[in-house]
Amino acid sequence: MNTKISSPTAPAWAPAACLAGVLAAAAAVAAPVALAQQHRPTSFSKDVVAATPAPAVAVKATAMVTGLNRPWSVAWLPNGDMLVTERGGTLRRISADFKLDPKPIEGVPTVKVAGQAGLFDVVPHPQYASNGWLYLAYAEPSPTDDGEYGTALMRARLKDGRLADQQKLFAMSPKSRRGFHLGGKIVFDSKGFLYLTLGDRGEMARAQAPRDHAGSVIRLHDDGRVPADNPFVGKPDQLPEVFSRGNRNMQGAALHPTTGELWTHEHGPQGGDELNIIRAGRNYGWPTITYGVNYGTGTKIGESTPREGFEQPVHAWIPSIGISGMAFYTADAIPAWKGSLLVGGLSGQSLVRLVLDGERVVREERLLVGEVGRVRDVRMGPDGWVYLVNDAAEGSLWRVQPR
Ligand SMILES: [Ca+2]
Repeated sequence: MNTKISSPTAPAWAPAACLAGVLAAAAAVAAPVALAQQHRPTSFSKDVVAATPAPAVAVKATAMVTGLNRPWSVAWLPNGDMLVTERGGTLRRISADFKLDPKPIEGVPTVKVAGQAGLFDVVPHPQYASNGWLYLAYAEPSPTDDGEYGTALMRARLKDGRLADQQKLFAMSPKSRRGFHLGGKIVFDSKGFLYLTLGDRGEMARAQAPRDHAGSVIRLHDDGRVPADNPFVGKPDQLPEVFSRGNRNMQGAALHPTTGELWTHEHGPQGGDELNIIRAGRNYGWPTITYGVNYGTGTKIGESTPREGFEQPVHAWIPSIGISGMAFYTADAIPAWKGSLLVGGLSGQSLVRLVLDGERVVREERLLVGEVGRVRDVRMGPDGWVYLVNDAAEGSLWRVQPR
């Protein structure tokens, strides 16, 4: 029996007809697509917010570190120190007692800074304490200096304030001069596979092009090798690094704490930010299906409706909140938040808490609205509190705690 289909939450919400279909699919040998996800009804932010009473826990945000220039991502090292990327191409170190080292870490690769392009995620290897590998995602300029660039992934070890032992592991192809939609989030799963989210570069048809990395999630071994069980390995009309496609621009990704599956969100066009569960070989629809519309004109993109062969989002934000950053809350510091999914809003200038019932969003709280500006990244710290960075030239690292 397919464990994804038989998850204990599925029968609770599935209409009887759908459930019968799900069970039939589960019984079929090697069913190509688990129907559970296609049949899960998408929830819409406006409906869930309207039905959500006051937040379970009122919170405040305290600026712990100021003077960060467009911070993009924050990560913790085993000793409690933090690393923060700044989109302009600098990597900063913050001590466990929140002192910002005035000297950036040296040796960061050359980063293209234009539009949304720059330095993106920093993530330590799950066994960082023993192997010292740090992973960085960034917009890499073309080596031929032709003005094109694309999202790339490298790893290095931090030695004496600089990045040593550098290895480039991946670069998206083809590159482009478009300063839009580069993704850039890195997640390791419990088996040590690495996922990197990408975007469509503002060239939306690329998200459906089979020999193009744009608009996909890629999956690699920690040293950059392509896993033999990736869904498109051995298919010459596809790319072996690709794990899923049809994604527009994923700037949030996290591993579900109990299922171990990769959840991502992506920016929609006008309206239609989405939350998705990323599964091998699936197509998430962009731009063929979307709940968003063209900016300004409000005209329709794609077919706008569910369609066979394309995954539906778990949740959709209409209007969009400019979604960025993602963390599952698993700590004990705020007991009422345990199991929640936290995401940030750039244009929405808020921290959004989603309460989940399995794969369904049942509550949506808007927190800290307007209090910290454009929320770029959301993380759970080792102390159990939630940390944010905000997208501003004078940005900060904020700690979120009950009021
Ligand atoms: Ca989609």
